[in-house]
Amino acid sequence: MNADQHDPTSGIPDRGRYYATTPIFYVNAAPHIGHAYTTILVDVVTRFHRLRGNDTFFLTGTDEHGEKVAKAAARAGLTPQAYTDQVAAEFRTTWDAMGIAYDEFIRTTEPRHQRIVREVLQKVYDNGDIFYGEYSGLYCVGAERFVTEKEIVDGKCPDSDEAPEYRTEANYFFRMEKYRPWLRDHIERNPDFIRPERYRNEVLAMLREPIGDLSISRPRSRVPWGIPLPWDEEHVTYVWFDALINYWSALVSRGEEQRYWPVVNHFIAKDIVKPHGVFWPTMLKAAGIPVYKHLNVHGYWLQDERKMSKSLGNVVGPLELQAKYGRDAFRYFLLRDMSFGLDASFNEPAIAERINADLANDLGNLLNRTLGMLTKYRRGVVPAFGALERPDEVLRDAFLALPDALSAHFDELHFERGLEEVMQAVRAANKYIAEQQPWALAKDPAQAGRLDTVLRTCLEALRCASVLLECVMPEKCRALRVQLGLPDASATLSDARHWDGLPALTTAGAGDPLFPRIDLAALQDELAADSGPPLEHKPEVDIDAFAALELRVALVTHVEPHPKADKLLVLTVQLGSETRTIVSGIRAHYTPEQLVGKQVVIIANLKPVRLRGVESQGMVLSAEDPDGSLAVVTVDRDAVPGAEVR
Ligand code: ME8
Repeated sequence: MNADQHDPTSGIPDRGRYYATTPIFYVNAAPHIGHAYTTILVDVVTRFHRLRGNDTFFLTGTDEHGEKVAKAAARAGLTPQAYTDQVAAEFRTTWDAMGIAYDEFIRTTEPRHQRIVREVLQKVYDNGDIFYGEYSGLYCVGAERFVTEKEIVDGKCPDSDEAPEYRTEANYFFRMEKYRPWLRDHIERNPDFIRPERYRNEVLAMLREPIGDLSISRPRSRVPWGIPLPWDEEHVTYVWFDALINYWSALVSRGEEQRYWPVVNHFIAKDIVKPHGVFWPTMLKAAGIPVYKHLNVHGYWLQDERKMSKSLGNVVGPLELQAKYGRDAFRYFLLRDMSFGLDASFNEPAIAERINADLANDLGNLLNRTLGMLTKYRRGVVPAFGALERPDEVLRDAFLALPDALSAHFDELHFERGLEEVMQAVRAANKYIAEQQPWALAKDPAQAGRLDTVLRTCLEALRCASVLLECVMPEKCRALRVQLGLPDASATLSDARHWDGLPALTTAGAGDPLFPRIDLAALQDELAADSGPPLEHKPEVDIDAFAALELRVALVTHVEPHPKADKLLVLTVQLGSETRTIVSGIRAHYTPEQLVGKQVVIIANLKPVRLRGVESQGMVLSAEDPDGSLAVVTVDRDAVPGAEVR
């Protein structure tokens, strides 16, 4: 049976195959939490397939060619090779330190990859799908691709948040447009080819209009850091054409493409949907390679509502977080707190709250209470079941339904729902203890058999939970099984399909607490201390002092540099029927084009002043960061120019 088609009725784990990939990350900076998320996610998914008995392969690696990497090497004062060696090693050691169980780590500078890229290119060229031509357009180095006018938001590329530059170049082109009808049809016929659906729709929308042909080379004279084209060594391969092939070259170089290519699942974030949803399938089709099985697209982790990214500098180190919260608990948070496909907010109190609620309170509590009572009432010896009563059966049935439920949720990419279902069963087990009151049973010798059954039920619940959570928290679940006294701490999903997995008469007992609580108040204090010195406030004023100021929304209609002062801009603004001139010291922070059309907030009753010969009839409000950068204050939806700000 295919790995992706679980059969909930069979009760037998799949015997299929499964191949999953992360993007290969650019080596222009160290790994951050966004990279860690996709990599942990694929680690969880592939561990889960292994747990189900599937023949599984997990690929990750680094994307090392192109302008972006060459520029980063130059900034670091290293040759591209020395630089990529260093950063690729950093990615690898980070994943190793995080316990990521990848089967292969591919680097695009490896000869085995370069050879296969050249083979694929030659094949597409021989088929007549590559031609030589000239192209002009807006190129974004951050995203390493041409962007269309339509895609640009506020002058910036939506993927990288960087301003693209205009370029004209003679390049080789791949006849991508030729494959548009085929790709549309393929996506229409295979609803789960790209998932979740929002990204499928996004790609279908791209394919509704011509997609053009793809420039797949760069002149070697300008970009020497790349794989030379097999038929023209004066050009190197465009970095995306080179990078995407890693998913295929890693298998071919191991002779395993027959085994794993038919079940390939790519995992990416939404920033690289176009290269994976449009470039890659058309490239595969042109090269005569079957297209991938699924493209699985997740949202962004946001910090302060912005995507975490290297260029934005708001990056949190995954190793720091792992050290602070524990490897497994951090993995649990990432999987539990993001709904696949949607953005999620990242902050440390949220990690701590999730760990405290699910791991310390629910799972940790069940473990501590059960082992505590077992030690106290049965000297740690695992008892046999007596006759089962209704509540015992209800709890058992809830747990034994979970392997299939979890498989279904994970196959549908609803990781958070799968984990929540397991935690609901754990909470039900805690409730069961409260209702069965083993401490009361322990007082009555006539209830000894009943106490055995209740304790054993809790132990089996813990054992099953540890199997179900194994792929997310491999170390903790193994340690949990050791505490339960299981002689072999390894697991397969079928271990969670029965209710008598503990050998009777073995001894179980608590070791170190597995899921310690995090002191939230101490964490808040620590974070507050990290966020800089306290603000210096001005003396308090009463409301009249504020009411004396007239603040209004003004529409900026025209902006020009001040003729005599290089720090000043002269703004023409509209408020009601009035037009005013305002001189503002924001020239280092805004171009005139960025300001025209903005609705800014001004102090409208400030006495006019002459600034280097130009009269300023008011003041534009702006926020100043500690580093001195300014952001003008605007309103968050359109207001009538002249509206009063209260
Ligand atoms: O695009 N939230 O590499 P890259 C979630 N080399 N995931 C994030 C994220 C965030 N804030 N930021 C990054 C490239 N990611 C190319 C890929 S593949 C043939 C070539 C993750 O280093 C996410 O997986 O910019 C995203 O797609 C990827 O990092 C981009 O990594």
